[in-house]
Amino acid sequence: MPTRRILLSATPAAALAASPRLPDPPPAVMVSTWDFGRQANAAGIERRRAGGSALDMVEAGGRVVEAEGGNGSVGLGGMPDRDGRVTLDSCVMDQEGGIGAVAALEDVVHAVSVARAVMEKTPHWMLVGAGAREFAVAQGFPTQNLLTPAAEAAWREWLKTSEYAPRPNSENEGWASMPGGPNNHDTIGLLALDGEGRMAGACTTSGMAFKMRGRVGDSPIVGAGLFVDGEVGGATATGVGEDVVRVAGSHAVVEAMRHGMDPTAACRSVIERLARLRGTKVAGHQVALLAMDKRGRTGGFALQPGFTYAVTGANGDTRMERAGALFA
Ligand code: SD4
Repeated sequence: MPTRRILLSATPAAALAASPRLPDPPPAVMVSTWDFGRQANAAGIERRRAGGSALDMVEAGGRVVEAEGGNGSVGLGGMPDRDGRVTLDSCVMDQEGGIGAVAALEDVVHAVSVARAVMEKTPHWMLVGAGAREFAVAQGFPTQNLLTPAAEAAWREWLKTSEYAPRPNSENEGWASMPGGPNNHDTIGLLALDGEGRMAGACTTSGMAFKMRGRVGDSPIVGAGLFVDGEVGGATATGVGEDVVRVAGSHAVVEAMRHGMDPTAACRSVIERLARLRGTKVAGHQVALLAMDKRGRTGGFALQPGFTYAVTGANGDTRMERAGALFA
């Protein structure tokens, strides 16, 4: 069913001016990308009720999806790189400019928690590859094989052609035909507000399926896959990381909100900017942006239809929204 947001994004400005103003939805306290955002938000709300901070909320949400094992795009069971290795990218950010990240992390399922540990326990913001793994092990994170039989089978199938052309949402075949359907999932980006006015965000992913070994996407890059500003709000991204980085996607959304745009308009402005910049080069790509401002207003916008996100209020009620899209 179309949501108010879709109607707004699809309605010409002149018609909008004439239409009656709808009441604002209740403010959100947590918002997360794709259908699995629902379970992530449930975990985040549970942490909030137990007195957890916004950072605890997004970490808890990310961990649920990382451990779930069947989604093909986050944590355990994520699609491997083209050499058959599952490598995870993640970052966290809080309202005070606290940042932590890991990239190309292997064998440790909770990349989001390792990213948080980088923020809280090191003088640095990002660790990569073998160094990230060593740090995680030293911090007591258990190691395990993250390549599930299903992901391995998909990789072996891919090896038959080895066509290196990462497709948007390749983790999510069928997304165009069943937007909002049970298989509609990808990188998870999360934004949360706690009861004390703190805001935090997290982003965690196994990245583009069958990527080149060593490839890092936007998800662990503060400003691209995630950005949080305590004065304004936060944003997160999913889709082709190379395109998100080109426009510093999440940072650009937050700056648009700083200059007065609501979350949906801010996301839309950055998607439009990417399309202007890249023209036909992004015609077949998916990039989706999601934002929440300090007041708990939320919104998203994407290049392609099919991007869903979960919005949860302080009472724990969650609604799924489907973002408007440029190429709708
Ligand atoms: C990446 N943005 O690694 C991630 C993956 C993703 O749709 O979201 N794919 O580029």
